[in-house]
Amino acid sequence: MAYKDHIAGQILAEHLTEGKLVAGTEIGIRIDQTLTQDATGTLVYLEFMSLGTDRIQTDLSVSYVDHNTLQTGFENADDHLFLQSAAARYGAYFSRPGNGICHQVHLERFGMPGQTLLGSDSHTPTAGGLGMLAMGAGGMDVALAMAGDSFFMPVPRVTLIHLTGELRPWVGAKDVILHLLERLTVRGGLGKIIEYGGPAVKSLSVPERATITNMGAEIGAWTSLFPSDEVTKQFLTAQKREENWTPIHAREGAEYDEVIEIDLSHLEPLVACPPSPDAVKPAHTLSRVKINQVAIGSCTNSSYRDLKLAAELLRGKKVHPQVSLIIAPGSRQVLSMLAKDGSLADMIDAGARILEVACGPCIGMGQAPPSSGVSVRTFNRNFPGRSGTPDAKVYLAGPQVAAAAALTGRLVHPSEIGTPPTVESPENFLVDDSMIIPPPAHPEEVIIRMGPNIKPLPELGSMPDTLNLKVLLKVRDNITTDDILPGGAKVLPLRSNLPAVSQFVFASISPGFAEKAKTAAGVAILGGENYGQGSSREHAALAPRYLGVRAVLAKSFARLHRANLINFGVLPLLIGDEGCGQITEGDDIEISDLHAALTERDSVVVRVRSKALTCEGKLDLSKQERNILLAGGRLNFHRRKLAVDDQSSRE
Ligand code: MIC
Ligand code: SF4
Repeated sequence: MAYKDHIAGQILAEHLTEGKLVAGTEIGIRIDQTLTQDATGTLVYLEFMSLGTDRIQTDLSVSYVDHNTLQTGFENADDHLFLQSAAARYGAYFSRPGNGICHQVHLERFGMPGQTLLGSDSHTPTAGGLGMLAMGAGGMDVALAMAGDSFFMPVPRVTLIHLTGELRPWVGAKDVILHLLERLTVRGGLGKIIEYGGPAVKSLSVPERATITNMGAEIGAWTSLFPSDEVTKQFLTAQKREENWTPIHAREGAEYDEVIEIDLSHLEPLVACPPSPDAVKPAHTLSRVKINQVAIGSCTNSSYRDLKLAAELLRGKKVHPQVSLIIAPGSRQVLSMLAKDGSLADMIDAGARILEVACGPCIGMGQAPPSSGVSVRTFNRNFPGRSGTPDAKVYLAGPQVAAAAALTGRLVHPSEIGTPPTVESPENFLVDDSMIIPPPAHPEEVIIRMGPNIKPLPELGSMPDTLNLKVLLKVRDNITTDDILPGGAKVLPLRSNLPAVSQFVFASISPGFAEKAKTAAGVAILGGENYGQGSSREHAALAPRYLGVRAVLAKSFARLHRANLINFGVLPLLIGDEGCGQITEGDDIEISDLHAALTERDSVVVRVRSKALTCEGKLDLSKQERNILLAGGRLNFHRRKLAVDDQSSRE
């Protein structure tokens, strides 16, 4: 199969630095652009600083502030100053708080067809809407890419989603991706790149494409991407950056590992029910659900188009008395355009509560629903507790269903509220980059500002030959990084302070975990399928490691979290039902002869000392991953490599 004929293959081939494009093997690729956001970015910059490189090596790196914008204490404000000074010192653009959500702003101002983007956020594939190969990664991988290193990944399988037909009125891009989530589930994209093609692609605008690629993260895909065509050109021209456009299409006869057909004309308005983005049902079948809150925004649905659609539906009407309507536009560009064309006034008049342009309620930064309340959100994740209210129920929908829910207090087919609005793609977006600070002319003069909440990275020891561990926790399938380390207004400000943030590891599902882990000599976690789905937050690997977690035994791992575990020297061990299926919480396990196993074997023996049984754990790891684990993490591995290179250059 000619891997290079589809769009993903063409971009990978152009960026290949190591290996060959053979499915399943490992390759290294050059990264053109990186993005970081504040909640992961402080760690990325601390990591970058410890790599010893003086200047960012990518074509473009942008540091965004969009998550931790609720300043209830000095912590977040201090982080902003640290990020601003580090960006200036090392050569990144800095998108100031108030400028917008990283993915929305990157789509508007920086994304480029045919290029590679690595971001320390799982929704980085949003830029795939522009025909960019945009991937989420752990912060350490992003720091290394900023230092000029290749990004290593297995060659993914490529799925074509062949789009035909046309969306009917009231049906939007969110319904396309919810439909796909229903078909593929939250595990369906594991190990795959999802590529879109077919005659219906041209009917979707770039922001609609970006909604679809954004939520490819929820399918577990490496990334998702669209062709770059005349629609892409029109979008970039309207953003005054026509020069950034290049066409990119799959070549005639490109072969895919799998082809999935979607006839857009068969879709209807859909909703993902709690507790998972793949629990999808038609909106009209849920009309008995009574709603307390509607939130419109997030990197999935906060473009000008989405908010204008909502505003058109709200115009001249009033929000239902039982519903609190919250609107957080995706960027300053979007908010300003809504203000200038009167849409903002329509929303305010209808009774909407307008928030600043940021992630906000999507990551539990305020606007938690009432106890056992129901919230309808245009976001991408409805994991339990993520909203900030443990027993709230979150339904995910597009802006039209959300606006209808705000007006009626129920989940309904939006046709119940009138005639369908149409929103044309603007010929000119309002371009004002004054909230994006470019790197200064004299970076050496910049002093990096580190507030008292910013703590240094810990030194991690190398992998011992024998691990004696207590199984402190057994968790269900599809456990999320929100379960491992929650977001929210209380925990997020501690992201730069590892000792403090680690107190919250597994706090919502196993209160007291941190204390117990600290007193155990070494800890293992027992997981199910798709362990660690969701965000890219490397704190969900580093903080458990800091508490003494040395291995996770699971049936399968979500790719971002798996990479983060390896980056911090935590062994991801694959186990099956036989034998290891009998391990329970409280068991003591021993994994011995690890050095030899990590050097040359594909499995280890897990001895369950408390039950006098043994079982097999699989090591499905590349050579580089094995070496990283042996070194005790990516930073140690990098330092050793530098020392070896240095030694050989002196010889
Ligand atoms: C999320 O949506 O969960 C986040 C917050 O954007 C995370 C990143 C983080 O935890 O900081 C993500 O998706 O990667
Ligand atoms: Fe921000 Fe939510 Fe998007 Fe994460 S999913 S980047 S928290 S808007």
